[in-house]
Amino acid sequence: MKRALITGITGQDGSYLAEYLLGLGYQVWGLVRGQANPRKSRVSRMLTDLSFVEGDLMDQSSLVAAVDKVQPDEVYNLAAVSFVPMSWQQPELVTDINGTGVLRVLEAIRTVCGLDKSRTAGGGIRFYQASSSEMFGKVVHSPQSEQTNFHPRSPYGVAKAYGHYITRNYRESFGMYGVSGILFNHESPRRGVEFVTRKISLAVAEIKLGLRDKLYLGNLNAVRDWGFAGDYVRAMHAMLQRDDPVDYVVGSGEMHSVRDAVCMAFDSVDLDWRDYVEIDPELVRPAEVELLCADPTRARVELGWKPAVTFPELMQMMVEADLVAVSNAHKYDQLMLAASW
Ligand code: NDP
Ligand code: GDR
Repeated sequence: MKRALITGITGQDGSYLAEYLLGLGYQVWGLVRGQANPRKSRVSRMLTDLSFVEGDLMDQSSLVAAVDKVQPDEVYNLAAVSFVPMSWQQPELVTDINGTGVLRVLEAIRTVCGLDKSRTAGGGIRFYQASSSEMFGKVVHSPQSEQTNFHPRSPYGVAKAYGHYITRNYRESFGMYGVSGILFNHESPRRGVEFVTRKISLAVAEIKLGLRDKLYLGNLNAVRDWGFAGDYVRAMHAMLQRDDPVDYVVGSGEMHSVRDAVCMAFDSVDLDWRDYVEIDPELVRPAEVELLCADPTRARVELGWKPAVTFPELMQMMVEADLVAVSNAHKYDQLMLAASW
């Protein structure tokens, strides 16, 4: 039975990846940080076969202890501060976790494997780094492939570029089996509510159920290549099954604007978005990534990967899930209110 260690287990991708690997018969361990992390109980209720180990990307010794305890065949480093705007508010913290944190995980693997090169190369511990299309940033060539230059536009993107290059460097310096998946935006009903697709689907559900009447957004013209997280974790796993370590771009190859996403979500509940959406200039970023679109040819040809869910299907899935979630939460609130009288 193969063993996988996933950092970022309490996040969107961690939960989908764990679900996928458990389905393939893996023993899956998730790295969790903090005391009584409330997101740990959420993921452990959902995936009862998961095991947990404590650790933090800012604490080298905890990572060494975690890798030593789990003795994984595969390590997926998904942990990060993933909300781009936070990287202008706390740039040093984001650099430490998203950049130096990658180095710490690589060092933990090297420390545990010691001088035994066979344990860091192909036959030993394999390492996946969650790189991001944000590294492309200000694009001059579209679509973006594995050959496209980086020009990150946020401290988040800069830190991710460091994580990307240090993974490549450990591969070249020490022969480690380390790869980066350059993933474009992927979403789901488990997406954090601060990201634009989930912010929209949640607002649409609340507006439809009469619980609010406005949705404030920033730049409606921004264009992204969005897919379903459940599809993208299959690519992460496929990358680590190759004999030789290679980096891949993973995306749908289709572009949609934030305005398109808004329009699809409101249309799906027969409402006109123009009646509800307002622009809040505070939500416009200091340096915007205007347009991203993947060229996923290499992943399609070499990994046989392609997404199953289209963007309109994804938006509909998210709105439907939020309609159920909001309506249940509202019923629960009403019940509590009634019980308190
Ligand atoms: P989430 O924000 O949903 O999850 C982030 C995870 O990182 C959480 O489990 C969080 O744990 C953990 N984490 C944060 N800081 C630390 C730390 N110091 N030590 C240990 N764990 C920590 O992100 P996603 O699941 O969406 O993304 C997964 C990865 O993929 C991230 O690295 C992201 O940057 C990258 N990525 C995501 C894309 C997307 O569209 N979703 C696209 C490209 C890249 P806690 O519960 O403790 O907060
Ligand atoms: P992004 O995702 O920054 O691409 O990073 P996000 O959903 O936050 O923004 C996408 C685009 O929408 C525009 N936008 C808004 N965004 C948010 N969050 N809230 C708003 O109100 C709003 N209005 C307009 C943004 O300006 C932006 O252009 C995600 C994260 O998952 C990263 O971790 C990952 O690396 C990249 O995707 C690929």
